[in-house]
Amino acid sequence: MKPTHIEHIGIAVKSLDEAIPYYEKVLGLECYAVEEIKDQKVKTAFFKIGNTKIELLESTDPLGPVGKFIEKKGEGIHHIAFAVENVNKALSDVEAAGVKLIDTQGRKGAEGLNIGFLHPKSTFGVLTELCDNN
Ligand code: CMX
Repeated sequence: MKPTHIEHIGIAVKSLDEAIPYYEKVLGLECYAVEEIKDQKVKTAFFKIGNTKIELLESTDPLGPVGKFIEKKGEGIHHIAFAVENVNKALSDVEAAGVKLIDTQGRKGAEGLNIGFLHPKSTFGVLTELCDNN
C-alpha cells in the first residue's frame, strides 16, 4: 500500500466546546462540521488545513476508546489517519506484513469514509487509521 496524504490527525479533548475556540480564534481555522459517531462513542469536530484535517474527539462514554485514552494519558494526539486508494486492500497488505489489525475490514467512519484501524502495539505506539473515500 502507499498512502496519498495524511487524511486527518485525531486529537482527544475533554470538551469540544472548550477546545473549538482555540482552533478557531487562536489558530484561525474554521470548524466546518460537528458529528456524533455513536458506535465509536465520540463526538467529532473537523477543521480543514491544506490537504489534511484536524479531527477533535470528545468522548461520549468513559468506557469508549477516547474516554479510556483520556483517563490513561490525558488530552492529546490520539491517532493519525492515512488516505489510501482502497482500505480493504491496504488492510490486507498491512496484515500480510505482520501488523496486528483492529479492523480486518473497512467500516463506515466520520464523514462517510471507509476506515480501518491498526493496533498501536504493532505500529510503534501510534494508533493508525487507514481510510478511503470510495
Ligand atoms: N494511541 C496509542 N496507544 C494507545 C491508544 C492510542 N490512541 N489507545 C490505547 N493505547 C494503548 C494503551 O495505552 C494500552 O497500552 P498499555 O497496555 O501499554 O497500557 C493499550 O493500547 C491498550 O489500551 P486500553 O486502554 O486497555 O484499551 P483497549 O485495549 O480496550 O483499546 C484500542 C485500545 C487501540 C484497541 C482501542 O482504543 C480501539 O479499538 N481504537 C480504535 C477505534 C477508535 O479509537 N475510535 C475513536 C476514533 C473514531 C474516529 O476517529 O472516528
